[in-house]
Order: sequence, then C-alpha cells, then structure tokens
Amino acid sequence: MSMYRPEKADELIKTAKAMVAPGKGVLAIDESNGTCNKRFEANGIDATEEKRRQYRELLLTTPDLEKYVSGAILFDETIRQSAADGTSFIDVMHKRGQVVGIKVDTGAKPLAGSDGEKVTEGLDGLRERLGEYYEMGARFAKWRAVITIDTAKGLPTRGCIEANAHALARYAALCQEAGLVPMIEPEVLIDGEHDIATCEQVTEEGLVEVFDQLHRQNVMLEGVILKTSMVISSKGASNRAGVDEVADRTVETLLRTVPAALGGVVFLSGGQGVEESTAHLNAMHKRHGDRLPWPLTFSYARAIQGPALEYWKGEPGNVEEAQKRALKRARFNGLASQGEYSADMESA
Ligand code: 5MM
Repeated sequence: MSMYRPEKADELIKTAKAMVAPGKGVLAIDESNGTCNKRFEANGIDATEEKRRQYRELLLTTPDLEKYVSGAILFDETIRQSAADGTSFIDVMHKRGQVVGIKVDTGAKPLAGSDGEKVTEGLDGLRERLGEYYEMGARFAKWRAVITIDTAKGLPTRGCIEANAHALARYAALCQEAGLVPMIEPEVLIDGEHDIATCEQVTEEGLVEVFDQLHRQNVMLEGVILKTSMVISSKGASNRAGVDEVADRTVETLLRTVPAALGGVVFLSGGQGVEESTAHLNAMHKRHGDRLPWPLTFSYARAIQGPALEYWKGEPGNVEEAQKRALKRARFNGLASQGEYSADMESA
C-alpha cells in the first residue's frame, strides 16, 4: 500500500507545516543528561538537574526567539520541568505559539556483529510513551540514527544502514499513529578523514534506504520532517570543501533522494562551526532556492546554543547576554533559511 493516510493525517500535515514555516527553524535542546553534562563540564558548570533546568529556561524564554524558532526538541527530563515562576516549559512554548517536540529514541548502542557501528534503540514500549507525550502536548518526536564513515574498515556496512533505516521507519509509523510528526534524523558523522565525495555517496545510500523503509512501513511523507546532516568534508580531511561546494552537493544529493511530497527538511549542525552552519544553509538558498520542492531550514543544537552556553557559565547575571547570543544565531539562521544572510552581518 502506498497511499496510506493515518487517522490524524490533517493534524500531522498542519504540524509539519508549522515546524518549517517560512523564515523559521527548530531548536534542538534534547541533549540526554550525559551529553548535556559533558557540555556543562567543558564550560565549568555544575552537572545538576537544577542547572540543566536553568539552562533550558534561559533558552526557551529568550525574548523574541519565537520569531525565528517554530519549536524545540526537548529531552524527557525537560518536558516535565517548569520555569522558575512555575509555568511549565510546555506552557511557555505554547504561549509563544511554538510546537513542542520530544526526543524518543533511547540512544545509539553498539551494533552486534559490527566493528564500531551503532544502531539506535527505543522501539519497545514506544507506543505507550508516544501516547503520554501527545497527552502532555508534544506534537513531534525525534529519533537520531548515526552512520559512521571509516573507509579503512569498510564502514558503513549495509547491515548498519538497513538496521537503522528500519528502526527509523518503525518509529515514524508509530509516531503518526499517535498524532506526532516524526522528525527522522539519520546523521552521517563528520568525524574521520574522508573527503566530501565519500560523504556524498554514503548520504545518498543512507537516504535511499530510509525512504524505501518509510514506504514499506506506510509512513505518510507529507507528515514527516527529515533532519539530516549536510554533505560535507570530514573534520580530518586534508582539503576541506568550501561553502559553495557543500551547498551544491548537499542540495543535489537531497534532490536525488528525498521525495517532493515530504513535509520538510532541516539540518543538524553536527560539529560544524557556528558561522559555517549559517553560511552553508544560506548558500543552499542563494544558489538553489528556486529548485527546492520542500522547505529547507535548520534544526541546530550546538550552532545555536554554543555562544550562549559559553557566555552563561551557570551565572544568573549572564542570562540576558547569553539570551542575546542565542537570539543572534536564531535570527541569522532564520535569514539563512531564506537566503538573506550575509557574513558582514556577523560584525555589524
Ligand atoms: C542535542 O543533541 C542531540 C543528541 O543528543 P544525545 O546524543 O545526547 O542523545 C542531537 O540529536 C541533536 O538534536 C542533533 O544532532 C543536532 O545537534 P547539532 O549540535 O548537531 O546541531
């Protein structure tokens, strides 16, 4: 069956459209406690639940953020927390007209039988968890799969690509049954020494498999958001490709692999530089804006939060300036999602 419509099809399509509304993108603040604590420790901030709450409050209450940020992906701990004045974070977001998202995978675990690859877990009991999140007010859910490139070891393997794509499709179908838009995130990691052509080849193979599996599991593409990595040189590559080449190869790869019916495409920043992430998105729109069949925008974590986290340092007196820094990245990425950003704005 290829034209399946879930019961909540209209609601799913409406949610997906709101997530990728013109000039806006989605903020990722769904770090699991382990990842969040690691980032706190690097900035001399105590790794406590209260500090994590304060930090998420700082970001979610940033004045004017809703002009550029349509919604945010939360972690299970965060979706149950509240601002200091007692307003739940869910209400904080709803009052600003933002869509509440939740990370529902339970992490990438070693793939048995593979030399260093991972498969994302979290399908057991997922239907019940999705039901609870929907009742709480969440309207989209994210699942991240990671694909490692290691040419010397022959990675990625077909087994890894297929296992992750299958899990993504199973989770996506469950999300749509529950009325939550799946934000499917197959991330090709930037780590290693491979060149951009290798990244392009792996990204293409991965996306073809993901959309094949989505089709087999009767997932309605109009109610799906793809969160993908860009086609980019690895961190350790000797001749890293420039902004225009990243933009061109990324758009060409997406056009070859992503059906036009999809609700939207958003990018993760994946360890790229903060300004680089904005420049890449902007170049895609400047150079190819008229060829894109789906909205194309951002869903960055580090590339929006980075400057704010570094400034905050866990100090109440730094909150206002840290919020200004988060807003600046959100605004610039909002402009980039329409091809209206320019590097001169950074120093203005
Ligand atoms: C926020 O980080 C998310 C993963 O967290 P865990 O590894 O702790 O589960 C991640 O999925 C994030 O949403 C995306 O990778 C985007 O973040 P970046 O920093 O790549 O833009």
